[in-house]
Amino acid sequence: MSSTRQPPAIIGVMGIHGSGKSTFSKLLSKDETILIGSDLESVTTRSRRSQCFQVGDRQVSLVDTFGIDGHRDGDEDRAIRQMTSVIKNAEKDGFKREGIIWIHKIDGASPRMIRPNTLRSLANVCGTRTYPPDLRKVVIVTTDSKALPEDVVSKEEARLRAEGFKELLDAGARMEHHNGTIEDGEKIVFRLLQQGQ
Ligand SMILES: Nc1nc2c(ncn2[C@@H]2O[C@H](COP(=O)(O)OP(=O)(O)OP(=O)(O)O)[C@@H](O)[C@H]2O)c(=O)[nH]1
Ligand SMILES: [Mg+2]
Repeated sequence: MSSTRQPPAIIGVMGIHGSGKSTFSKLLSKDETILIGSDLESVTTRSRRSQCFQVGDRQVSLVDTFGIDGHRDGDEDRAIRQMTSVIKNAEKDGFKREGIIWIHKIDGASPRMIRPNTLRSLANVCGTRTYPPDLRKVVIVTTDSKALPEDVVSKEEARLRAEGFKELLDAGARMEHHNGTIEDGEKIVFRLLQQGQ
């Protein structure tokens, strides 16, 4: 099938508070209604989809979700549920679910509370096999707001691969670094769209 006939894509963007979900979503979609917070204040309180933007020959919308509070039990599951609801509504408008971008700011912290059923929920949001969970449509995007030296970033990514995100990566997720530019962000989305095609 020609990709020009493909339906618009809907992609969930998740991650802990202040990781840069809204920054990433706004950078790519240029949707002025997306509000960016500060290091001290959280501004995204509900999940919604961005205005569409073009990646290759595909229209794409991102679901900017509220941040996961790493200290509240079950928050990841709540964020996934809300994202799923937005994605289901988008599907009614002809969108196709194309995966999840999990934004992780490199600051020494690790994702918390990835529970056994989280992997299944993530696969479900991606529309991939849930038993065993196939997370090929999940990309963990590391960001670096402090412009850390390359070796520090690589070391931290290696730690995340071995610890915090191991279960996701073992289930097929990938990890990529975003250098903060639109072009690089579009490439990340483009590669995600190619997964599983
Ligand atoms: N320099 C730089 N700053 C960033 C980057 N990503 C996020 N920030 C900063 O981090 C803060 C939070 O960014 P948001 O995009 O609102 O984060 P969020 O994940 O949407 O936050 P919540 O919606 O509260 O969960 C803001 O001060 C941003 O300017 C980045 O890649 N580079
Ligand atoms: Mg936000």
